[in-house]
Amino acid sequence: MTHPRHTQVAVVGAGPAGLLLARLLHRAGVDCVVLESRDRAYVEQRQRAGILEQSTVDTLRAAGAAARLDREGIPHDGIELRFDGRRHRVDFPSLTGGRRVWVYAQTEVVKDLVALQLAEGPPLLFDARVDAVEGADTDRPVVRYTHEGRERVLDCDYVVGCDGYHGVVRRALPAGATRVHERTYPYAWLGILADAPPVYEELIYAHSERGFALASMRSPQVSRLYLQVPGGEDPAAWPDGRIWDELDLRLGADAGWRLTRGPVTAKSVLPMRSSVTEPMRWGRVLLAGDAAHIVPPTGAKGLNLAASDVTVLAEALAARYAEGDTALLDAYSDTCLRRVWRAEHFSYAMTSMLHTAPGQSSFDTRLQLAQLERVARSPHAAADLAENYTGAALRPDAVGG
Ligand code: FAS
Ligand code: PHB
Repeated sequence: MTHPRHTQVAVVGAGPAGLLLARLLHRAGVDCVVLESRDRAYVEQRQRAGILEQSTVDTLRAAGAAARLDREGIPHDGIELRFDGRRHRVDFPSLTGGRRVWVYAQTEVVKDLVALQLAEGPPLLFDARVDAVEGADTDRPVVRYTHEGRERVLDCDYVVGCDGYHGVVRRALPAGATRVHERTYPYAWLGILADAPPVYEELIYAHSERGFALASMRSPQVSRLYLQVPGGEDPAAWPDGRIWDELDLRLGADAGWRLTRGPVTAKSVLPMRSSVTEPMRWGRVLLAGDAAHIVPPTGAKGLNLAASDVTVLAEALAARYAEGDTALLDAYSDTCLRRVWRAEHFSYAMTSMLHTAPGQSSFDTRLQLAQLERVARSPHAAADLAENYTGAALRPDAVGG
């Protein structure tokens, strides 16, 4: 295994942000190296997002990384909201001028990008944990990492932190270099993967006094289902039977409605947080994806925000290396933050409208139902949800980019 010592762009993290950035830079002729602390098997099986906006699909296609997505991805033209014994479908194309979303799991996006990168380059090192970033305020920063038990050094022009919320790059910045805006929620999501056919042809978002529930899918044979649970809940407190019973109660729009059950193959609890780090660039260090911002998954924005950050960044770095023009790079943080805050607001609004907080008053519940009723009755309110969900409301022209 060769250990490159010099490159133009050092990318820390091989999640969707780091891998897609490397793919776009590679196609633009910009040198980069990706350092990932975990092994390939771990990175490829980590269950996370499942919904791709059209713009993310367009970027993957443009990057020549959508062959399997085009074969196996499932286009969805709407979602169903369930509340107060009611069912209401939000039709995306009629409310957004033709936009839709795609069901294609993050695990599959990552597998496709890893396979392409190992076949065509640039260098991708697994089990390479970055320990420190130095010289962020110089024109030749240095990344120190450990690989195969040995300390290694990689120097570069730019370091991009695609290392997630718990990553090292953001923390390597000097105190005061950035400001973090954060909100936590008094509940979490219990997520399961089950070998059971999806209960419905589209996603179901359910509000109930027992708490939120979401019925999603991975394929015609595999369901992905979520339940609102107390923050910090131990998954062991939820044997499979209890999960299915609770899903029936929360998703059941009418009596006697039952999900088709099957073996649960994965179970985890996901904390709910909103977080934004500003600015997303300091000196020669740039942040992208979860390293810069976290959204609660209720709006299905996490992966799509990561993809749009690196789409902007790749274009900016390509202009810097091709023409020596740093205008896009200098505007990177402001450009992304306009879209990030739009997504933060939408994800917060969906989360607040659909979850029942511990000790929530009946007044608060009535307010939620009034908002859901508004979405069900007003094409304008429904269009607002559809534009945000499909990503139309996050386009540069929509956020003033
Ligand atoms: P990622 O966290 O995916 O990738 C960061 C990478 O950096 C990881 O591979 C990590 O191993 C690596 N890394 C970290 N520290 C390092 C170091 N020191 N050196 C080298 N490498 C390092 N979104 C949805 O829309 N729907 C969901 O259901 C959903 N579920 C989620 C569940 C969980 C548990 C989490 C955390 C997020 C979930 N999200 C979901 C949001 C998710 O999709 C993220 O937005 C997406 O993974 C962000 O991608 P990246 O920014 O690439 O970060
Ligand atoms: C998922 O399929 O994992 C998923 C879908 C929609 C969400 C969150 C998660 O809002």
